[in-house]
Amino acid sequence: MRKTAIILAATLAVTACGGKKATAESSAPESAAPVPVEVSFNADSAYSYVARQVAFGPRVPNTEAHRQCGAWLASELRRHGAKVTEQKASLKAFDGTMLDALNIFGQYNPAAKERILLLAHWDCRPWADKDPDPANHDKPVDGANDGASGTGVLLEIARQLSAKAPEKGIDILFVDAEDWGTDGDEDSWALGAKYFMENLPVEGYSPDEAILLDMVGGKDAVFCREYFSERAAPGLAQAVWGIAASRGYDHIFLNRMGSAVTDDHVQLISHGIPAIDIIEYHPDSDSGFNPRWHTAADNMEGIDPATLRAVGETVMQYIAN
Ligand code: AHN
Ligand code: ZN
Repeated sequence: MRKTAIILAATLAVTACGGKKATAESSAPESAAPVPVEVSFNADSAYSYVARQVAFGPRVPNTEAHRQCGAWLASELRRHGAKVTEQKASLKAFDGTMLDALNIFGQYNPAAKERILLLAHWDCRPWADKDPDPANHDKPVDGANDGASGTGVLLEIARQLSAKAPEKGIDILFVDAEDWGTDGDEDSWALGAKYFMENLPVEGYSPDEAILLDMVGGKDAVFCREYFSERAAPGLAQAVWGIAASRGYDHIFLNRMGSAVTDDHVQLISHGIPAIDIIEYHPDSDSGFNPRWHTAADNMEGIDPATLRAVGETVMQYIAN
């Protein structure tokens, strides 16, 4: 990955989160800690959504596991009450392979003008090329963290929205063909997100903002503020990190700069949508990502429901506000 050490310390003051105060507390002094809106997010349910995807096998484009999981994701979103569009595309990868790709787009309250888009990639990398054992380099990854975690958190959010959706519009997008990329070629990644933005399935679709979840289930994960997000949507990043802190997750959502990550959100930003990437990033490690990243060890053993909970609760609280 490209590592760009850019420090924007001056912009990183996180304001105390403006959680809605309960009426009974409305006379509390201004200095009182914000009372978080009750949001329900079931981390065990999110975990089982991650496991369910992994059980299909590696969801690498052009495989049976990929086709089956794609159909299941769409049916799950429908079951949870979203208005679902399946967008099929034939996409050319950097190595010339034609990928049978599927973006899955679910809308809650499709008539609402004010909209927030939540997205994650659901495909798996075909090669565990960061594995310490070269024999694994041409094997696909399980993608428990890299793929299934963000998708699993969003499926659980969809399940919660089916019970109680906010007045504003919420869209959930599972993008395909993010991970068939190669180092040093920034355009080789995020092919599904690029296709979505260039072929919007809903005419004039233009969410007010977007939140990408990528690698949000790792044990001991931390999330730093990402460079492209910070440049495109500083207010959104500040609000999300502020909510995380107010819920006691400031040891996971670190209020410091990470690096610049070429990811699906960049495709949205280049079409004018303020978007942020919540992505595991360790400022003092080698790749910055989880040590299991793009290795044969990106399996369920690396997933911690506590990380899924921190991310899921934070995002749900943000969309509820
Ligand atoms: C690069 O490695 C250039 N971007 C990381 C995007 C990614 C890959 N997210 C998950 N897998
Ligand atoms: Zn990846």
